[in-house]
Amino acid sequence: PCYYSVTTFSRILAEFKLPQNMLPVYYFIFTVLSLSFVLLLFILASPVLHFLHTGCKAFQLKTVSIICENEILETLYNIASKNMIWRSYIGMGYYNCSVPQPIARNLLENAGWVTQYTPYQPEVSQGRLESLLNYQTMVCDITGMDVANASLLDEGTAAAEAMQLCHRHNKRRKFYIDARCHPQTIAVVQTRANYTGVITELKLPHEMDFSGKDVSGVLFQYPDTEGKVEDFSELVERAHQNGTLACCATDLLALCILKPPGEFGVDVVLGNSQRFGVPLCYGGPHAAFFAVKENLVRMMPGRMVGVTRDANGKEVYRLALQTREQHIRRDKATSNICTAQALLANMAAMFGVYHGSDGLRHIARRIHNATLILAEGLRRAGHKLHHDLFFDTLTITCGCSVKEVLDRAALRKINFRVYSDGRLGVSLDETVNEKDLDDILWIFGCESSAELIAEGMGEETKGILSTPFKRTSKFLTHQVFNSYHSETNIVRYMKRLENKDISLVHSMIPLGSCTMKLNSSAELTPISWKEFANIHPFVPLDQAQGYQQLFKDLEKDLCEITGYDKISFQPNSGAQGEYAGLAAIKAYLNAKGERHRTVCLIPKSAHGTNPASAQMAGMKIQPIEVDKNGSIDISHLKAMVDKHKENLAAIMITYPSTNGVFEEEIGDVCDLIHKHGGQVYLDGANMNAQVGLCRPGDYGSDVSHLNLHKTFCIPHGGGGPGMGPIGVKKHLAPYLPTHPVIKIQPNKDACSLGTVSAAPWGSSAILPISWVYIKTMGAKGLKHASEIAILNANYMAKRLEKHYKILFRGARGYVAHEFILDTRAFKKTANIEAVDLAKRLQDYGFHAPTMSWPVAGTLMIEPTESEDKAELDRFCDAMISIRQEIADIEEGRMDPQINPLKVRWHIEQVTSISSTLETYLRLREPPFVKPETKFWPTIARIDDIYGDQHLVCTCPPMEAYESPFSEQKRASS
Ligand SMILES: *Cc1c(COP(=O)(O)O)cnc(C)c1O
Ligand SMILES: *[C@@H]1O[C@H](CO)[C@@H](O)[C@H](O)[C@H]1NC(C)=O
Ligand SMILES: CC(=O)N[C@H]1CO[C@H](CO)[C@@H](O)[C@@H]1O
Repeated sequence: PCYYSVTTFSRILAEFKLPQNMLPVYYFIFTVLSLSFVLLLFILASPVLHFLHTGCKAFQLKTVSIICENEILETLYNIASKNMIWRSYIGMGYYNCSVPQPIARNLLENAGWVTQYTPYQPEVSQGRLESLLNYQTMVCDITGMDVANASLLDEGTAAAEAMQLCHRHNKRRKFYIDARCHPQTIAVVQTRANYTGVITELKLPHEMDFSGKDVSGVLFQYPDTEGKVEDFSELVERAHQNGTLACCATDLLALCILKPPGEFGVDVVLGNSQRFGVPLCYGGPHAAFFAVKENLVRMMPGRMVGVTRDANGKEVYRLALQTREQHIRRDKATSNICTAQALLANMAAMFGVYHGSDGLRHIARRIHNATLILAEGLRRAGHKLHHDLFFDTLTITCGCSVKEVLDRAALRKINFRVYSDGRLGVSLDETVNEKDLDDILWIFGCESSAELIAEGMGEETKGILSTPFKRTSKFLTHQVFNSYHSETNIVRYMKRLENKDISLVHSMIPLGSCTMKLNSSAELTPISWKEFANIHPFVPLDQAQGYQQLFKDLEKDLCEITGYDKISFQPNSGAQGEYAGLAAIKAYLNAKGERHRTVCLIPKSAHGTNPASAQMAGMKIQPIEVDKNGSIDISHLKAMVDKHKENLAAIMITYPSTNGVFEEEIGDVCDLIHKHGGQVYLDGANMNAQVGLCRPGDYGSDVSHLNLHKTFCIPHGGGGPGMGPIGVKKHLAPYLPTHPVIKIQPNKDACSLGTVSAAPWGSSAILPISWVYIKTMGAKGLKHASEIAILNANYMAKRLEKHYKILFRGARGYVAHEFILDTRAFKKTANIEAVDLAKRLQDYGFHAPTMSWPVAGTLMIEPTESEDKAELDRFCDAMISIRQEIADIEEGRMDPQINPLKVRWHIEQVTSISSTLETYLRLREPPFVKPETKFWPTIARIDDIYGDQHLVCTCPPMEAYESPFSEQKRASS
C-alpha cells in the first residue's frame, strides 16, 4: 500500500471513472488484500524456510548450540531458587538437623557409598553390611528392643507394616489407632487397612476396649503429635492381657533422655530416623526404623543384617532370614520392601557412631532445655500450653490474636504448625540457638529474652529429667559407638568400610532387572543444594514453588515418555508404586460398582514384589504359566481369563518380559484383559529398553510404576533410596493418592485411593536427579540410550553364546536389554552352580549378575548403555575364562572339590590341598586380571545357614559371642 501513494491511487480511480469520494474505502480494501497476499506467500513458503532453518540448526548443533550440563544445572538452580527456605518449627516427624560435614562429603556425596546395589553378595558388601548392622544396633539400643531391621521406607509405611504384623500374628481383624499419632501416619495405616481387610478404629487410650479379644494391635505415639509425653504402660498391660500387641511410634532423639518403649513392654517400635543427620528433603528420602521383641523376629518386615561366619570361621555379615522376603515368599512375604532406605540408614548410623551416646544425649538435652525456656517465656507472655510434660514440641493456645502471631512469624520467615482449631505447634530441633529462641519469643509477644528467662528459671527446672520418664539405662555402649568421635577417625572408618564394597566406581555391575547405569555427578549435585534439602514437607505451597515446578516438568516429560496422562510421585519405591497402582485400579473398580472384581493374574516369571503388592491391595492372585520361550503362556492365560472373567480385576505384566524378550503379543494380551473388564498393570522396571522406542500407554497398559532408581539414574545407594512414581491413563487419574496434610488433588479427594507414603510427594529430594538426566539427554539422547542398552546386551549375548546357553530369545533371535545364561547343566557335569560362578566372578573383580531370577539356577545379565565395549569385553572375557575353568573340572584336569570356583585361595585357609602345582597356581590368581583393577573381597565364602540358625542382628558383644536367642532356644520354647 505504501508503494501506491494516495495520489497514484486517486489517478487510478480517475482512470476507471470511479467516484473519488470513495477513495478511503478502496484504499482500505486494497491494503487488506495485499497484506493477505503477502501472508499467503509466507505460509506457502514456510516448509522451505523450515527446512533451511533446521538445516542451519543441525549445523549449529555441532558447533555452538550444544546444551551442556552446566547450563542445565543453572536452569535447575533457577527453579530451586523459587523454594523459600524459612525456618520451620512444624515438627510432625520432620526436623531440621545439622548434617555432619564429614558424613555429607564422604558418604552422601561419594559414589563409593551411593552406587552399590543391595548387599546380596556379602563377600563384596561387608562395608555397608557393617554400617547397617550399626544402624540396627543403634535402633535396638535406643528403643530398648531386641531386634531391628535395616530400615523401612518412612514412618507411615512402618506403622502400616506394624499393623500388618499384628494381623498376621493373631489373625484378628480390628486394629486401634490412638488419635494423637501424626495425621499422615494415621492416613497411611488406614489406607493399607482398607485394602487388606483390617478394620481400624481411631480412639483415645481410655476408650480402648480389648476385652472382646478381637483387637490385633494398638498403635500409639510417644511423645505424641502434640508433643505430650505420657505413660502408656497401663495401656500396654491392658492390651497384653487380652492378647493384643502394642506398637509404639516414637522419636530416637527423644529416647536418648526418655525412658524407652522397650522398658514398658511394647512389642513393636517404629519411627523416622531423619533427625539423625539427614536433611528435611521436602519429605524424603529418610530411613524409617522398625524394632520388635525377640518372639516376633520371623514376622518382621523388611531387610535385616545378621552375623554369620565365613569359610575360615571369621565373624562376618550378610542379609539374614531372607526366606521372609517377597523375592522368595512372594505373596506370603512378611512385607513388600525390596528397595528400602539403606543410604539414609547408613547416614543415620554414622551420625550415631560419630556422636556416641554422650553426644546424642547432649543434643537431646539441649533441645529439651531450649523447649523448657520457650515454654516458660510463652507462659509468662500469657499463652496457654496444653501439656506439662514434653520433649521438644509445645502446643499452644494463644493469649492474643493468632493472626497477629502468624503475621509476625511471617515477618521473620518462620513457620509454625497451625492446627485447624487455631492452636499453634512449635517443635524445636538440634539447630536452634539463642537467637532463634529470641525470635520465637518476640513473635509470641514475650518481652523478655531467652537468656533472662533461663536465668530466672534457675537449676530446679529439669523438665522430664526430674520425672519417672527420665532415661536411666545406658545405650550405644558397643565399641563402634565409642571409637570414632573425631573427624580424623570417622573419615577413616567410613573409608575403610567403603573399600570393602564393590560399587560402580570399580566395574560394571551387570545385575539383570536392576539397571545399574551411570549416576552422573551432574545429576547428583543438586541434591545437596539447600534450596532442595532444607525445606519441610508441610510448608505452605507458596514456599515450595521450585519443587512444584520440578514436579510439573518431570510429570510432563514422564507422561510423554510413557504415554500416560497423569503421574503420582507419592510412592517411594517400585513395590510401593505397584501397591498404589493396584489400589488405584481397585478404587476405580469399586467406584464403578464392581467391588467383586478382585482376581489379579500374575505370570509365574513376575518379580516377587508383584504378587506381594497384589496381596497388599486386597486382590486374589492367580498365577499364569510361562511357556518354554519364557513368554506368557497365551492358552493358559485365555483359559484363566475365561475362568475368572466375572471377577477379573487386573493383570500384572512386565515388558519386555522378565526373561529379557520383547513379546510380540503384548497388545493382544492387553486387549484380552480389557475385553473382560480388567485393567492392565505394567511393571515399569524395564523402561530402560523402551524409552523413546515404545510406550506402555500406547500398547494398552492402564498403569505402571517407573523405577526412577533404575532407568532414570537415581543411584541405588546400596539398597535404597528409590522412587516409584506411577503413571496412569486418564480414567484412573481421579483415584491417585492424596495426602491428609497437603492437599494434592483439590477437588478429587473424594475418590482418591488414599495415602501410601508419609510425605505428599514421596522422596522429593531425589527427583532432581531424574530431571537432570532427562534434560541433559533430550529426546534424541534418551532414545539413543535405549538403543545402546539393547545393542550392548545383544553384543554380550553374541559373544557368550559360544560358551554358554542363552536361555530365551525373541522370535528373531535377539534379546532385549538383558538376557539369561543357563548354567544349570554344570551341576551335573562339574558340580558347579550359579552361585559358584558368582563367587568366582568376584576374583575377576566383578559383581555377579542377578542370580536365580527369574529362573532358578541361572544368571541374568543387564549391561546398560553406560558401559563401553572394553568393559563389556572384560566381563565377557572373565565369563569365558570361567567357562574354561569349568571345562577343566568337567574333563578331569581340576579337582571337583578343590578348584577356583569352590575355594578362594587368597583368603581361605585351605588345609587339605591335595592337588598339583598347577591347581595351586590357578587358585591363586585369575588370569589376565591386572593388579591395578583387582578388587579383593575381604572375606571368604559365607555360611548362610549357620547365620540363620544362630540369628544375631546387632553388633556382637565384645566378650563371648554366644547368640542371645539361638534356634535351639526357640525350638525348645
Ligand atoms: C526392581 C524391580 C521391582 C521393585 O522395585 P523396588 O523399588 O525395589 O521396590 C519390581 N519389579 C521389577 C521387575 C523390578 O526389577
Ligand atoms: C477407607 O474406606 C472407607 C470406606 O470405603 C472410606 O470412607 C475411607 O475414606 C477410606 N480411608 C482411607 C484412608 O482411604
Ligand atoms: C476375655 C478376656 O480374657 N478378657 C480379659 C481382658 O483383660 C481384662 C483385664 O484388663 C480381664 O479382666 C479380662 O478377663
